[in-house]
Amino acid sequence: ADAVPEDSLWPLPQWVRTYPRQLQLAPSRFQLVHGAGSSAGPGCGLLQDDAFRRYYEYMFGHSLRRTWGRRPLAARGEPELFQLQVVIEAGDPGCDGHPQLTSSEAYHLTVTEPVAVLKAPEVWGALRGKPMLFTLNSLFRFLVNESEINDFPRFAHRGVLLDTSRHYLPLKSILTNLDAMAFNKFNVLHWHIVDDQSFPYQSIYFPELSDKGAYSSNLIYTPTDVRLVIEYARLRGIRVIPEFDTPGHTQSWGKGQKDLLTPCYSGEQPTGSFGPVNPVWNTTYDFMATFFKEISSVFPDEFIHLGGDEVDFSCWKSNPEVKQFMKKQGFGIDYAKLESYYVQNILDIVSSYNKGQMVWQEVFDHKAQLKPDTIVQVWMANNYAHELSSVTGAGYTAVLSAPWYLDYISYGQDWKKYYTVEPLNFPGSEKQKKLLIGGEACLWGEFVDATNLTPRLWPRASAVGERLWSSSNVTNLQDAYKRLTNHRCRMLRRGIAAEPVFVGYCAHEAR
Ligand code: CP6
Repeated sequence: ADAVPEDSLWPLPQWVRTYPRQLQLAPSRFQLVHGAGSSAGPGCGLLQDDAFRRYYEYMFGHSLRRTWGRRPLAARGEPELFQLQVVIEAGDPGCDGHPQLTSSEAYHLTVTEPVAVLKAPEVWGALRGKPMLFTLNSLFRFLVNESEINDFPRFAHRGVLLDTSRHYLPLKSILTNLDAMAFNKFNVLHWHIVDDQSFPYQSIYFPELSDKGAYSSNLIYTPTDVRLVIEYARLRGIRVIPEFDTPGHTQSWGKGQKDLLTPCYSGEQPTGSFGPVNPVWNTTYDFMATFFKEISSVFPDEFIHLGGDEVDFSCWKSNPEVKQFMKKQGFGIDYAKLESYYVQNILDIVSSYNKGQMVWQEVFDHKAQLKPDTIVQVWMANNYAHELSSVTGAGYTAVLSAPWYLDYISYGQDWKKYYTVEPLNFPGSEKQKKLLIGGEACLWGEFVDATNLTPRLWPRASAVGERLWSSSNVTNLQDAYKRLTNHRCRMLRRGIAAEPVFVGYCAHEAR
C-alpha cells in the first residue's frame, strides 16, 4: 500500500509541504549530526547520546528486525538522503537544562537531497521536529519524500495526568507513558502522586509518610525513582509537575504523620475518623513548610500543583476547635473561607521557595487570594466555558481539563468527542484568550493500573494532543480518522500498546 506521507502525520504540523520526489536512506550510512552553525555539539548529551540514538532506532529499528537481509538497498534509482543535520539557533542550546512553560518548541525541517536540515531555536524544538522526518518515512522501504515542515505548538501547556495513588504504577509504566507522550508532542506529566488511598512518594524528611501510607513498602517511588522519571522526561522535552493535593484527598498522609488531619466529632466525642488537613494548628504549617521545601528541591520544574479540590467540610464542621477558630477569625459559618485561609498559607509557603503554583478550580471559586502567576486548572464539566471566562476575566492563567477525563469511558469512538473541543470557545476578550495556556488529558486511577494504563490512554489522548498542538482549523474528522489510525499503528510498532481506533488492521500485521 502506497500511503501518502500526509496520511500519518500526528499531530498535524502548522505548515507542511511534501514533494513527489523520494529519497532513499541506507541504515548503514545515514547519520544524525550537528549542523554547521549549531550552538549544540557532541557535548550536548541530550541530543548526541539520547535523542540521536532513539530516533535512529525509530527510523530503522523495527524495519531492521523485520527486513534485514531481505531488501538490498540502493538497488533502486532514487537519490540518497545521507544526513539529518540538527542546528540549534539559540546562543545557549540548553542541553543540560529543563524544559519550561516558556521554552520554544518550534522547529523547521527541510528534507532535500542530499541532507535534511532541522533548525530549532532551542533543543526542545529539535526534539519535537526530529521524528517528523521518520513520520514521513514509509513503512518497509527506507524512503522519504522531499518535504518541508514549519511547526510550533498552539498551546504551551499540553499535559497528561497520571494518578499513582489509587493504584501504584510501576516505573516501567510511567516511562512507557512518557515515550507515548513524546510521540504525541505532549510536554507536561502532571504526576498526581499521592491521594487518599496511598502515599507512594518516599519523602526524605518524612519517610514515615510512605512507610505507613503506601500500599506496601515496595510500592513506593524512592528519590532515585523520582530522579529517573524526571530525567527520562527531560530527555523527551517533558516537564514533570508533581501534585501534592491538600487539604482534601489526604487520608493516606494521616497514617504516617500524626496530628496532621482534623479529628472528626460526633457531638462532644471524637469519632476516631479524620477529615481534611487541620487548618487550625501552627504545627500543620510547620510540617507543610518543611515538606514543600523538600518537594521544591526534588522537582526542578518551576511549578508545583497544590490541589485544593473537593474539600469536604463536614468533618471541619463537627470539630469544636475548628468551630472556635472560625469564630475567632470572623469566618461565620463559611467554611470556604477556612479553606481559603489554609490554601493561602500554603501558597505563601510555596512561593517563598520561588515556585509557581497550580491549583484546581475550587480554590479560585472559593475566592482564595491567589498569586498573580497561579495557574487555575478547570476540571468541572458543567459550564466549563463560563469558568474559563471567570478565571481569565480575573486575570489568572488557566489550564483546561474538563472535557478530557479519559478515565470516564464509554462505548464507541469517544476520541471524536475529545477532538471536537475548541478550547478558546468561551466568552472573553483577546487578552483573556491568551491566558488559556493549554490543557490536560486526565487519567484518574480508580480503575487503572499497569494492566490497562496504556491502551486506556492511547490513542484517545492523542486526540487531545492534536487539539493542543495543531492549528484551530484542523478539525476534519475523516482526515483525522485516517491519520489517527496510522498514528496508532506507528505507536504499536514503537512498543506502545495503543488500543484500536475502530475496525481494521495495521500494515505491519499483514503479510
Ligand atoms: N481525584 C481527585 C479524582 C477526581 C478529582 N480529584 C475526580 C473527580 C470527578 C471525576 C473524575 C475525577 N478522582 N483527587 C477532581 C479533580 Cl468525574
